[in-house]
Amino acid sequence: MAESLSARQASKKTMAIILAGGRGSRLHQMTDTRAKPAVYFGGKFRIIDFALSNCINSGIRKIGVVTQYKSHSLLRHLQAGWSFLRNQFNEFLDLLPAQQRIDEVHWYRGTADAVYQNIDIIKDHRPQYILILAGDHVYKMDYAKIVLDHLQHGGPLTVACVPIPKEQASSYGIMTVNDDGLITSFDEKPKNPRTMPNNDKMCLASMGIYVFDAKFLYDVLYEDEQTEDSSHDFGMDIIPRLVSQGKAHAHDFSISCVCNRAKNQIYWRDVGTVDSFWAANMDLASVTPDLDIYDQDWPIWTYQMQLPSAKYVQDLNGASTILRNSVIAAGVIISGSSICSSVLFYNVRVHSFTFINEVVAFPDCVIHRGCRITRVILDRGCELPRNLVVGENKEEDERRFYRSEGGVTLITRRMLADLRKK
Ligand code: ADQ
Ligand code: ADP
Repeated sequence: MAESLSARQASKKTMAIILAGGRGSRLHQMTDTRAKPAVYFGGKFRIIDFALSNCINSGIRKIGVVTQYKSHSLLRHLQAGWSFLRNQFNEFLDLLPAQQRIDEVHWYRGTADAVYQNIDIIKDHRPQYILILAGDHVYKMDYAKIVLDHLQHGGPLTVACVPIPKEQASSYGIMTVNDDGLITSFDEKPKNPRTMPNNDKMCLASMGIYVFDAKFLYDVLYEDEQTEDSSHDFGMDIIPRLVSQGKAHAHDFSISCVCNRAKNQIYWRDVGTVDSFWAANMDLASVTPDLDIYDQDWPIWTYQMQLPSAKYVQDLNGASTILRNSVIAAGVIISGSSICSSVLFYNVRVHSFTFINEVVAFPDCVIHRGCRITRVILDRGCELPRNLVVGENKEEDERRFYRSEGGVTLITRRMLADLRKK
């Protein structure tokens, strides 16, 4: 054992770097104007709030967020909601946009380069351990436990892992592990993934969560920058190289997952596609969700505006509001409509004689009278015209909007503007 520390001490010596600069194009028009970590989730959050809240709840108060593509909405959210980390008690949130600090030729190339280009800022904070996180996953995890695990095995690198179905393996880094927890092989996004021992339907995936000894990471990144054929990416270059040198240990997510107590099963979602994003929101609206966002021992923090409470009224003609299995944020007004299995973000307005089923409506959407919408995601600020029907005719939905493989229709302001022009 390298050092014997309590969880609190280990967290204090750790700096988290949240990678939040990727393109995330599989969410289609939802990420046309904002980075994936800034996409809305679960009625009041943005996806990055989960990684940030996990840091705070794990006692890690030194955080850097690396941003690049389409970062305006993300930066605005971080400044509005997370600026309470303001370096008064040695806690901080450093925003690290690509700014060509080290070489004046490249913006961030791969994820490793994104960290390397901020290395002088990171060194200044003198962390002993560096926790690399992705800003685009939904999960609750006690990072102190992976840092303690890292200290316990004494190696320079720990990679968090989780079992996933074999069909999804080509989107992840897939590893094999020996009885001592040493990672014995690592293939980034393999076509023919190695399955887990005793289960040929499951693979062990990297969660893109790494703990490094800080000095070791600096050396590795420096060396990688000098390597010509490297894409300077953790998943593509750094992790496979260190695995082949026998330097990487696996951390089993089931140890550090903060589970829904009623279910006691692990929860980690990439929400990388329109269908998986929609399904994860639907889970929250279900009677017994897999993800518990009401657990006061592991709160999910976010920016919130001062808003009045949600209100449900009957329409002046007497049509009443029926509400079933839904998440409704503050500032919402629903008048004389039927809402089922849906997630309505703040300030949404729903007018009379409307039927809403399995819908995720981002903030500030207005749904006018007589609409019937099923299995839809409405991007922020969409205003649906009277009597619009969506989700009942595949061809028509495909012609007007974006329709996913799983039959979820995504509607944005731009699509509605184009529709008005036709
Ligand atoms: P991916 O998620 O495909 O795989 P990547 O696209 O590099 O990897 O994204 C990782 C994180 O880095 C995301 O949060 C993204 O926003 C951010 N990011 C990407 N490019 C960036 C850049 N240039 N600058 C700053 N931030 C950037 C990775 C691993 C796999 C692992 C999965 C788990 O490579 O091995 O299985 O994560 O989801
Ligand atoms: P948020 O994600 O904060 O809700 P919006 O959905 O309004 O913000 O837009 C996301 C980002 O895209 C913001 O940075 C906004 O300034 C920018 N944006 C929105 N619409 C346009 C547009 N038509 N042209 C250029 N930028 C836009």
